[in-house]
Amino acid sequence: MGFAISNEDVARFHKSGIIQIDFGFDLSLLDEIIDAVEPLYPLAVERGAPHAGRLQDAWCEIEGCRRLATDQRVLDVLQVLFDRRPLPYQTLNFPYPTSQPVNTDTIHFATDPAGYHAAVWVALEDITEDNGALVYYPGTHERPELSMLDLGLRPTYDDYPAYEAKLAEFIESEGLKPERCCLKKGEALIWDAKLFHGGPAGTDPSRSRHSQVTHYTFEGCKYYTPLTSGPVYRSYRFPQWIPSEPTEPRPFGTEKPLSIPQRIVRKLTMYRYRAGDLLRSLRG
Ligand SMILES: O=C(O)CCC(=O)C(=O)O
Repeated sequence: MGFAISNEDVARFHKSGIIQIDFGFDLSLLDEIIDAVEPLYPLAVERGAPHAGRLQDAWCEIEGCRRLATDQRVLDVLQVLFDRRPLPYQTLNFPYPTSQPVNTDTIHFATDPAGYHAAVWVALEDITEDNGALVYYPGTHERPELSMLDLGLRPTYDDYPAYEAKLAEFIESEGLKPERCCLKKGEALIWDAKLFHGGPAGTDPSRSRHSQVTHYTFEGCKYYTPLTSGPVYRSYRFPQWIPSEPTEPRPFGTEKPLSIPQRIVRKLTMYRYRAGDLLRSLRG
């Protein structure tokens, strides 16, 4: 029998869209991760990141990041919460608060059938409001999804700052109340992709806020990016699953290119979706 959570925790997750769990991670693994990722942050920008405070897919290079992302206890809990086999596909490491405005993960990654995406965010050190405890809006995962088009925006990254601003206006107009998550080193948060959440700055700018978040989707879905999908096409994705066994390290940020069959499928499914949408609109 795997790592178990109580029925109350499962109910709490489904009600609020987030839960805090202590999986009992080995704290020395977390220290190892901090030591291993720290020298990589200066390379992040060189390898395409918008700034040096975010390392995408360090698991490719750092075995500890891969081990944390594929920890069996986490997979057991995700399996129970979503009733499907979880598939980790992306890690992000942060050395300090992200100052990330409130957003949802579903604008970046969605599934068909809908609803199969989760984030698991692990505190690699104690996290309080001083060093940027995450903010979230309980229950927002149950609201109807807000696409770029619903918000009057174009489905392109150019409109992403406007998406964040619209979400902030929406929160204000609905009078939604935020909560903060202070965590002990080693504790984790699991949230549903539709949950409104953000990473505010800390009150003490001298403090670090080391964390690793892993994004998981689930088996048996089609995967796409709503942010760049329009009314008549979808931007399909072919995520690369993080392997459950150690692999040959490769530099983070160097995605394996899509295979030729994947490229063909991507084109065909995009056209099939476009054609289906066109037919539906002609039928009225
Ligand atoms: O760590 C943070 O401040 C935000 C991370 C986050 O929102 C995410 O990875 O989805």
